[in-house]
Amino acid sequence: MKKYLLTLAIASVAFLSACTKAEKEIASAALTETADASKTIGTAKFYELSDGKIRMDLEMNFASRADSNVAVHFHEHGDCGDMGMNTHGHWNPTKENHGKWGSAAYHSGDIGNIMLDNKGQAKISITTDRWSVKEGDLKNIIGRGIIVHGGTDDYVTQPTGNSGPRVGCGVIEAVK
Ligand SMILES: [Cu+2]
Ligand SMILES: [Zn+2]
Repeated sequence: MKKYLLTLAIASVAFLSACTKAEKEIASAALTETADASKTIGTAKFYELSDGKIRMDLEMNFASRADSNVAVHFHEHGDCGDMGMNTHGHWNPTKENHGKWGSAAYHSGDIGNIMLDNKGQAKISITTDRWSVKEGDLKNIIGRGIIVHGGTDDYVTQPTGNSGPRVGCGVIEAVK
């Protein structure tokens, strides 16, 4: 009996440490069409990595936009009303110019253009230290809107990239 309990104890410790090592999902956003919020077009999931950075896995499934290059940005507000206009402008906590992700200057949610295949599907991952989920942190992404545009970001026009209409929208929510 004692030996059995010891084995059980070792097994639970191994299980617990495996859990703490795994990436933790900390936030997510369900993207829907702005014209019809019952139509899901994608999902963004956010994971906290062991080095403190955050990774977003974005999966698009937007059949009506198949074979097109669509711009994706984080916008200021988590309100998809009025065809996405209620999200207001690009979230810009660092007061930089709009630009291409990874270039000299860009907004912290300038995800950029995503090429959808002939089914309207795409998958991208981005890892960054520009985001956090801490309350009161300038970098906090919780409650921000994610907008999918009907056009392509030129990465130059200020402050929007001239990306066209807002065809998809979601709100980044904490996963507890
Ligand atoms: Cu935008
Ligand atoms: Zn921008």
